[in-house]
Amino acid sequence: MQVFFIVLALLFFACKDNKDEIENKKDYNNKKLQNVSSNKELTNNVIPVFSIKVLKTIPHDTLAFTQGLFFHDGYLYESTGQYEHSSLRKINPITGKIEKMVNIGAEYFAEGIALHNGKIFLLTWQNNTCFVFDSKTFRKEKELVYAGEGWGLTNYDQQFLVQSDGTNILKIIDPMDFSIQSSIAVFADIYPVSNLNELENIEGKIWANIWLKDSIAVIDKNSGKVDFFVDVSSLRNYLQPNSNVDVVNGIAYDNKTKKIFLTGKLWPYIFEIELIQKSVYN
Ligand SMILES: [Ca+2]
Repeated sequence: MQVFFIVLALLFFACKDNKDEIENKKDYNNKKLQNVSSNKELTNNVIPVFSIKVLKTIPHDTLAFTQGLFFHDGYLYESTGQYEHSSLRKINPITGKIEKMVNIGAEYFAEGIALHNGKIFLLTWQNNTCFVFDSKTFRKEKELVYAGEGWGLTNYDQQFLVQSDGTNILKIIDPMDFSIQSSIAVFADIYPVSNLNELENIEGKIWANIWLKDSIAVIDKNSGKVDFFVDVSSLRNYLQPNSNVDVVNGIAYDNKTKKIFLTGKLWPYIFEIELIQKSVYN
């Protein structure tokens, strides 16, 4: 009889441990989903989430408050923000060395950058001004005026650019005069995804950092629907927890080698990454 009670007790605790384990996993998944989605309501919906694997780390200036990043012809180009610290840089993607740099006026807060027809278009946050630089010399050629805030910028297609302004609306812009051609409302299922920040066109999909989240939304540029999220929280493992690092921000793509680069504001590294798995949460 005593043996029977011992067996019963062991079974009870075994089941409890298993239940605790399931609860822990559920809790982990919920936390993970909250981390990658911009809206709490998304926990009730099915949106695929990819994780990433770091392939390389490249040194990055820890004073660079990254606002824009793209890759062209063997080099990374970066814009940095904050008043009195805004700049445009050309960076060696192997050593991280800054090969060329121009400071933006102290009264400007630089934001996203994109390349179009040999010119670099650089947004400003609240200055309503887009600077146009020659991509080789970094000589400023002109200034364009636009309404509203400037956040991220990338190529929409061969002709137009696409701009974020912190909402869930992406504006399609004519780089000739910065006029708005049309706009895309970004949704994950039925929920708007706001705080869209730094952008990159990767094989026709618009990748967007979501401000204050370790998450990237990958957006169908025609429908505005989020195809999937990329959970980039694992990059935090490379950062000192007590350092001054700010949010993840900065996506670049080398369309020749298909390499994807990510970084963050004041981060010590630019990461070359690849997507490694696909999960569906519901
Ligand atoms: Ca970019």
